[in-house]
Amino acid sequence: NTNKERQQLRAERLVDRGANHNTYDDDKMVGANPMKQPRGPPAPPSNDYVQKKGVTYKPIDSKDKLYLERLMRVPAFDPLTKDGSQGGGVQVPSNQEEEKTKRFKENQFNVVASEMISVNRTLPDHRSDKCRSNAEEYKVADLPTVSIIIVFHNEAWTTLLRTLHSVCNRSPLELIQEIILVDDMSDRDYLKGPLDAYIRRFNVPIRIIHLEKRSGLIRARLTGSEAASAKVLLFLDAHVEVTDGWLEPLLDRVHKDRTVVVAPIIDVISDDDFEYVTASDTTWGGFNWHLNFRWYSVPPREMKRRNHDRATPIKTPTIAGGLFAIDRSYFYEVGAYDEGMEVWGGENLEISFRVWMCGGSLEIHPCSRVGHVFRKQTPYTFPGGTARVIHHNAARTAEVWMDEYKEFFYKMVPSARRVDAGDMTDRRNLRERLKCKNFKWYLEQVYPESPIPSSFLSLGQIATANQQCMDTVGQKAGGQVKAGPCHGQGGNQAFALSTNGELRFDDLCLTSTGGFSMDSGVKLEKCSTNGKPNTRHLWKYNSQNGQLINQKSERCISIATENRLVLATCTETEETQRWTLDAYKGEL
Ligand code: LR7
Ligand code: MN
Repeated sequence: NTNKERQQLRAERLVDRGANHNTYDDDKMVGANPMKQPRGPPAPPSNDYVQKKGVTYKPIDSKDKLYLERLMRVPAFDPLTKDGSQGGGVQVPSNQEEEKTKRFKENQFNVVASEMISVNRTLPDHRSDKCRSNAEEYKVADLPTVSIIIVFHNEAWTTLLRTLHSVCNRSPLELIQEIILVDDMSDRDYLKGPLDAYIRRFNVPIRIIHLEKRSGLIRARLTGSEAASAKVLLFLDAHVEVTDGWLEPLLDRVHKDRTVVVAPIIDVISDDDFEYVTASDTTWGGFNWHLNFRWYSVPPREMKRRNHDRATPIKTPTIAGGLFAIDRSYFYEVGAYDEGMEVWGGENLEISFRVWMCGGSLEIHPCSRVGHVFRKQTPYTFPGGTARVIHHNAARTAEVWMDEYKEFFYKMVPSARRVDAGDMTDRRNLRERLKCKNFKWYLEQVYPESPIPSSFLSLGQIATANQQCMDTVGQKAGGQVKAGPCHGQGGNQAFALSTNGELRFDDLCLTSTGGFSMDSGVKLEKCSTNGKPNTRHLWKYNSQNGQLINQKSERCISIATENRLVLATCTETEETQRWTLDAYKGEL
């Protein structure tokens, strides 16, 4: 059945969208020398800018005017350009291959392809029939107005303008009070005078704030929201394209309940050919032990709660972070953002945990679709060092919100323990003041399918008497688990035995392959995400004799040749079957 196959392929592709997106390899980061990181660009001379009604901008001079005229001659500005229309991908001509490769680095996407496509390109309407018929019931006059906040650092010209044009082309303009652009100290000329001039051409008020110091996206968004005046704030990345009817469902949810924070479905704009590819409408947001945001399938219980209705918002444990609407007064009430976070990362889980734990909720509205250019690498500098900054932000999230469960993060990312997370007094006071619920409540009530089990019997290394530890040796799903000398660092030797009997390494589970092939190796497999453990993944621990027993086969984890872990017949005398679990508490 090719249709079914196609659906399956698509589903896999979409759960994977951005899976490795902007992740970084912790092993490579350990010991990264912050002094060797490239510095940010020099500050622009501040007397070039004028201050008007709280907005700083650079007046356009004759040199900029020429520059702007040159930019405008790019075919991309012709609204009738056929390339990429209806969300199609484009092929860069072979004589431009070299330029394409060279310029890919500018933004870590194919800028040449983007420049072939009109900034006003058309996109298909990918909403379900139910969504489209529901849309007829929104009364624009009843919906609240919105301030759209877009922060950027060295964004490409065409992707930024396509973001603005798509918003202005596909939203009821009376709902948009303003668009606020925050230029996080870009060092590209076209983002100064020429952009200031270009945005005056739009039929909605667009203001631009040029920051004089690199603030990072979190503090840049705080500057943007301070300047905003509408009832609702809506954050967008600077390389998105909104589709028909995207705005109304988001505003409607916030309007009906001011404590609902709502995100659209985030479709994929290819970083290679700029094709608009739809994402699954049965994917929600989670996170892993590294505290990276991750997409996972919506579990059956949430499908059931929604009566399997494809137009009902999905209650999601986390949001990706870049695209969401929130009531402006609620945004401040619930603690806005953590000003102590730098450059990029961490704020998405922080706001997710905070909103749920402090009385609000998060949703993904399946009737609102926005495309986003997913990148495989980050294009810009991380002043202070990539690993240090990312660990600093994640550690703040863990320290303030995760209680004892922060150990999952530190066990997986040991180097984060040595990073200075800074002063967190204000954030802890906020949690106190709002009388927020604890992280255990969040895991039990909001995210029972989480890779972090709400209840667990052990966390840390699993060792034999002569200090041989279970080790993933950096393998992913399908990999064979081995034993190696215990190093006491966690990382690849960090496992948890959950109370429900899974032996977990992040979102991977130890599994027996015995029943399915001749191989008796203990392997890694993706854990179930539907709230019911896979029976192949169930183990029990006998703390008397140290045996780790596969519940299905009644066989024991044992060390075999080449240090492979295998399932063998249980024998009490066998040293290689006698395991000690770190911080073991209680019987199964
Ligand atoms: O120092 C900086 N200053 C900035 O203004 C660094 C970045 N930025 C801007 C940047 O130009 C962009 O417009 O901030 C915006 C987001 O940065 P991206 O596009 O590099 O982030 P991302 O898309 O890789 O990552 C996701 O996670 C981030 C964590 O900090 C933010 O929350 C992003 O907004 C978020 N993007 C999305 O949620 C879109 C879907 C991606 C996924 C999953
Ligand atoms: Mn982005």
